Amino acid sequence: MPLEGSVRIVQRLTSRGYNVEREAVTLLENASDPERAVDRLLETVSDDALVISIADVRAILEPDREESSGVDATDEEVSADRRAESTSGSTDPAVSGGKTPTGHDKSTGSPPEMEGFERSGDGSERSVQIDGDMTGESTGTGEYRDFVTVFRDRLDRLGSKLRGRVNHRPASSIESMPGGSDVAMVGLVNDVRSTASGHWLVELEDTTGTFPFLVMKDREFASMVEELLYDEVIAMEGTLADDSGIAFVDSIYVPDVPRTHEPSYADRHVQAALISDVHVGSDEFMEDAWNRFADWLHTEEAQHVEYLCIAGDMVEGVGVYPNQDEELEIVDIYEQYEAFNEHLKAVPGDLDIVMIPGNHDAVRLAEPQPGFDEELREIMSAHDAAIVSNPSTVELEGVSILLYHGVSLDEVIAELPADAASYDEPHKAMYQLLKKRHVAPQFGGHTRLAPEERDYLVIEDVPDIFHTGHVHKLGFGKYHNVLAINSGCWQSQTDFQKSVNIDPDAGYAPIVDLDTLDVTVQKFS
Ligand code: D5M
Ligand code: FE
Ligand code: ZN
Repeated sequence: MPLEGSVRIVQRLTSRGYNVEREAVTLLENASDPERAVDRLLETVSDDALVISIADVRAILEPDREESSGVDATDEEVSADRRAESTSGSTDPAVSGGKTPTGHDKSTGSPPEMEGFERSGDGSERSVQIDGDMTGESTGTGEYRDFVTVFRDRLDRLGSKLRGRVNHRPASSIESMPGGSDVAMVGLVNDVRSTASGHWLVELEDTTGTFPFLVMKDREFASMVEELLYDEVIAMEGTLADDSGIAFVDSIYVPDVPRTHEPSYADRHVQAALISDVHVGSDEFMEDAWNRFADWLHTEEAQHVEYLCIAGDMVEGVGVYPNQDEELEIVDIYEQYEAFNEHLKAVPGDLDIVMIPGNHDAVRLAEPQPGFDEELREIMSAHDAAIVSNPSTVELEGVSILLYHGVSLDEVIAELPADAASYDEPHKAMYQLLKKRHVAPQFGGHTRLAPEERDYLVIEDVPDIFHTGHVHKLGFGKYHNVLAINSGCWQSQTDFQKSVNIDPDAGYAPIVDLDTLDVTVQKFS
């Protein structure tokens, strides 16, 4: 995949778990061969590094400083380039899934009042059940054997979704079978390489070892290889070569969601607002849009909205990205949560609220992320929200919603072909996670994984709704009847996002009918 300017550079680096200084991106973009520069950077930069600095980039560019005349390009030249880029791409808000946002034209600044109506239902029909909350269950010590255990658990549980479909054998016995035998294996994707003649070599790993499978480029399933991520669990079926050293693939299986999957619906007309990425404390937090949203929730139009799910990034946090402090309105993390709590108070007190943390929140970055600690729970006590881990599943009146913040989406979008996953259609990247039945398959790069006894990131049961955020883009659609929604954000474009042409969908609230799984989008910006 060729590099396409700064966005692509950032995608490649973030997909490997690095944050990157804006100036570093500019420098890479202006290198004589940006793609090679990023390759070189990835080879040389320390595995422990969290942030790619301008110094890291200079270090790898130094040898060809002469040829890369763009290195010293002035800001003006760079931004002129960017203007060209941004006019060529569409900047329409990405409201996908065939729905149009309904304009919100409530122009009053009047206090949130319930004027002569009551929220539908008396509360007795409500039900909120949490499943898969790992808060307080963390057992990992961070040692190597914990990683072994978590991958074993993944292979066990996702493998069991595949083992009934193929006549599988462990890697170690496949290599001792006679040439020409029909073979099948269930394993983690350990390596994917293209051969000189354009075929694919996929190495699968199980508890007994690894075995290579060759996918010929002209087979109809060859495109499936381009959608593979490291460490996802798949099955391959084929024929052993004469020397039993490799198998020629005839079929590839992924755990997937059955096409016939039938979602559950609520028994009455009731709605949930699904939002994320509030980023309180950022200069760009859109307080006015948030207030319009909170006001709207008090109106008759919103009387059926009885649930609110917030999929992470409540606050902007501190020290999450380089130079972030330049755009902080509130610099103290606890004060950010206090301010968030004040904004939460503006929404009706009779909503049932469920929240998970994101990468800007003050919990460990490695996934799964436990729900907030006691101190933060006390601060965020408005409306007695259910505070659970990232990811968690919440069942609202029988409708299960898998809540996951979405950091892996950056990686899925960077690694997979654009028609399979892109920032403009974030729900398609979510489809990939549903196919793989895992919210963050690729730990091979730098995505932070907390080793646990159990892989909490496996999508064991098919949810009715999959809700993520993080990429600050709004998009939704259905995959095998599962509704995937990536909610936008409440933060207008940051300087960093501007510099890499990320155009966020800010100030939208997708509202789901739990009795039909239909979505309407309310716009407040
Ligand atoms: O990230 C929002 C989106 O923007 C997500 O796709 C990552 C990307 N992003 C934003 N700032 C940076 C920096 N500094 N480096 C790399 N990627 C970035 P969120 O984490 O929700 O703010
Ligand atoms: Fe965010
Ligand atoms: Zn995020």
